[in-house]
Amino acid sequence: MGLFDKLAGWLGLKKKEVHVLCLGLDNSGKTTIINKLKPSNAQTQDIVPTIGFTIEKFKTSSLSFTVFDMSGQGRYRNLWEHYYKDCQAIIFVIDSSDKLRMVVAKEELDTLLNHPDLKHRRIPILFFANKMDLRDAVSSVKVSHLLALENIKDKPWHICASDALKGEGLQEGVDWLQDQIQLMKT
Ligand code: G3D
Repeated sequence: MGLFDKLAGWLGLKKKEVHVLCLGLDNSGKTTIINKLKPSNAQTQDIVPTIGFTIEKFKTSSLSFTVFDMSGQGRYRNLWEHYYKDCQAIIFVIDSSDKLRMVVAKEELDTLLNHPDLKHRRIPILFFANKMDLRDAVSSVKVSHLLALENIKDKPWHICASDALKGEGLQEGVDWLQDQIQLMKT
């Protein structure tokens, strides 16, 4: 059983599906994280790796995930933005060791936060400051400053340091998301 299947069970969401978007730059660790979280029997719906970025969709009994790279070229943007409208939670993954592209991650995050389909919605955003095991990794506090997360006032957010290879930090993030989704439902 994956972490998210437990989450769904605890929340009693078996009848209602929650859509989670997992995004971030390519190579940040999204696939590794999601593979750790999803149950082995999750149904994969689409993998579309050929058009400049990858979209993967899969479903557990009550959670559906869409995973994509935000570093595709601008002309593909409208394809992934199409998923914003229906999502109820976002997981944003950052490679904490990639200082050079942290600025690109920030630009993508800012664009995301200002998108009309997300801007005025109080959806929770879970940040994974991933690859903490690498020597060059900056702390989650530093990642938080570099992305100016303190400026996000209208959405609940949380940042977790993670090492997706070992699975460290993932449970803390899932626990937080569980609380947030629970709050949304009450
Ligand atoms: P993406 O889906 O965001 O593009 P992936 O990223 O999950 O494919 O991960 C990109 C590479 O980073 C992979 O290495 C993966 O094993 C590695 N990676 C993911 N998370 C971590 C982490 O926490 N620590 C370290 N050290 N590496 C991580 P490869 O070599 O397969 O390209």
